[in-house]
Amino acid sequence: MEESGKKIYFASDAHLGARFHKDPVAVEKRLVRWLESVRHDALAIYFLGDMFDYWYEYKYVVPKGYIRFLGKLAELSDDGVEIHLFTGNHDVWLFDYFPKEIGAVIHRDTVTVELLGKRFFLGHGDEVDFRSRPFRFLRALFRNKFCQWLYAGIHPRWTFAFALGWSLNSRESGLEEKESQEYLGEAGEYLVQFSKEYLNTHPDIHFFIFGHRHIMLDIMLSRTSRLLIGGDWMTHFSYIEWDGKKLELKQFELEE
Ligand SMILES: [Mn+2]
Repeated sequence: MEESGKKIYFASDAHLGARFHKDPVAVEKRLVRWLESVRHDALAIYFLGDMFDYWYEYKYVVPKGYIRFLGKLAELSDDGVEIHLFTGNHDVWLFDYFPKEIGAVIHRDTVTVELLGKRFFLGHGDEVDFRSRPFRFLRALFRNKFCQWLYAGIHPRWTFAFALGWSLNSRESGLEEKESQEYLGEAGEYLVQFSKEYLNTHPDIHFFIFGHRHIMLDIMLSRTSRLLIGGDWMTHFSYIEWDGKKLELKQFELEE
């Protein structure tokens, strides 16, 4: 019955495996230290997408790497911590591996959920970006079951090299402007615009939480509603903590 002291955590955008991490193992170890630090008061952890820079699981095969992170997730899950994984725009292809291995819940779209007495609207952030047609098209293609089946038939030697190269390339060439780290102001941030509009028809949402933009943002949308964008695990090492009373955006090992 008594659930005081139990908290909900949110984190996103570690892009594990990305070639642009200077020290990938250090990032993974830091993430694991964070998980270790919250495991005893965590009721649930919501990973809001792009924890992996690229993930494609096959019927019998999963990608190499991430072993510390995966091990820690399994440990926490075995301890009774709920693990939720949102697919981002980089790790669209999470299928039944995490649900089967550790009982994680996969979310492929935004969800509205009641957590410790308040209503949360959660998503990676790219789902509600309706601006770019090519982007919408790619998203639909990536999520198409038949295309996924075709893609799974290509030898991973080609697909992994292509995907990781593409990710590095789009970052270096600045093509990923939607995930650039500069705050564009309320009028310029589509997640702010989306949330404000959504609030008109769903005034009962207390908190909107997203990843994807790699910025740390915490603003009031109305007297009763707040929007938070949770930074990332590349430069901010940030997370959001909800204890049922206070919702805080924090940085791990960067602030007291
Ligand atoms: Mn993203």
